Amino acid sequence: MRIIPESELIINGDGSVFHLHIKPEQLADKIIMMGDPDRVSLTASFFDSIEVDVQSREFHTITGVYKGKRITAISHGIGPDNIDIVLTELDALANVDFKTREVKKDFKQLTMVRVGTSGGLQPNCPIGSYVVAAKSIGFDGVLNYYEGRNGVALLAYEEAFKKYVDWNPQHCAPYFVPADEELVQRVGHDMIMGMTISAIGFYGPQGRYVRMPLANPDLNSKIETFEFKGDKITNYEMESAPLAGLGRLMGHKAMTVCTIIANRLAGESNANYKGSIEDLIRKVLDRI
Ligand code: R1P
Repeated sequence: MRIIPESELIINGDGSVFHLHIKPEQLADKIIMMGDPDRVSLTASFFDSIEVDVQSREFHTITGVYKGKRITAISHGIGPDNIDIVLTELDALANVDFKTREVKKDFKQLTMVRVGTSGGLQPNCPIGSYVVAAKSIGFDGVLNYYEGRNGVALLAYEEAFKKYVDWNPQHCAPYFVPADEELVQRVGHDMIMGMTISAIGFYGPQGRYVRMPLANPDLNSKIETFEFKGDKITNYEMESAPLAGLGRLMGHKAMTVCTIIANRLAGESNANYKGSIEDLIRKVLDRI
C-alpha cells in the first residue's frame, strides 16, 4: 500500500489538513459549498446546532445539523484553482487515514453542492433565476492535469465547441463534464438545466472589456450561439467545471447551482442578490 509522502499531502501539527484546517472527524458527508466565507455564516444561521467553526484564509468551514442532517458548509473562495485544493483536501479528509497516510480500504462518497452567483448568457436565464450546471465547460485547465480526464469528459462536445468558436490555442484546452445526474434531479428538478462555463478569471476571461482590449472580442457572441445536441451555453461562473470533473474522477457526487445576478446579453446586473441566494441556500439544505 502506498504511503502518501508528507510533501504530497500536508497535515498540520494539530492533525488538520493543510489549507482547510479541519480534521477528518469534523467533516460531514453532505457538503454545501460557496465562494464567500460570509455566506457560510449565513448558511449556518439556518442550522439547529453547530459542532465546528474554523476559518483559514478564504476557507471557512462550519459543520452542524440542519433538520436532522449533519452538513458541512464550506467556502472555497474565487476561482477554479481553489477547487483543486478544496476537492483534494475534502477527499483526503474522507478517504485517507491521516495516521498511516494510506488510502482507506472502504471508499466514502461525499455529496457536494455548490451554491453560487453567475452571469446569464441566454434570454431564458434572467436575473433572479436559478441555473443548474447540468453540464459544465472548464476554461481553466485544472482537470487536464489528471489521468482519466478523457474518461469523464464529453469529448464530442469539446470538439464541436472548439471548431465552432475557433478556439484560441493559447488558451487552456476546454473540457466539458456532466454533473452527477441523480443529484442534479434531486436538487434542481424545478430549476433551469444549464450548460455553465467556468472561466479562469472574471474580466478578460469572461469577455469583459474595462480598459484592456481582448484577444478574442467576438468569443462571447460565438459562445451565445453555440448549440450541440440541443444544449446551449447558459451562464458564466468560475468553479462548476473543476467541481463536477474532479468530483466525478474521485467518485463523489457533485454539482453547482447558481442564482443569476447579471445578464451579459442585456448588459444588466443586480448587486442586491442577498434574498435570492438565501432562498437558494435553503432549498439546497432541504434537498441535499
Ligand atoms: C466572482 O465574482 C465569483 O462569483 C461567482 C464566481 O463563480 C466567482 O467565484 O461565484 P460565487 O458567488 O460562489 O463566489
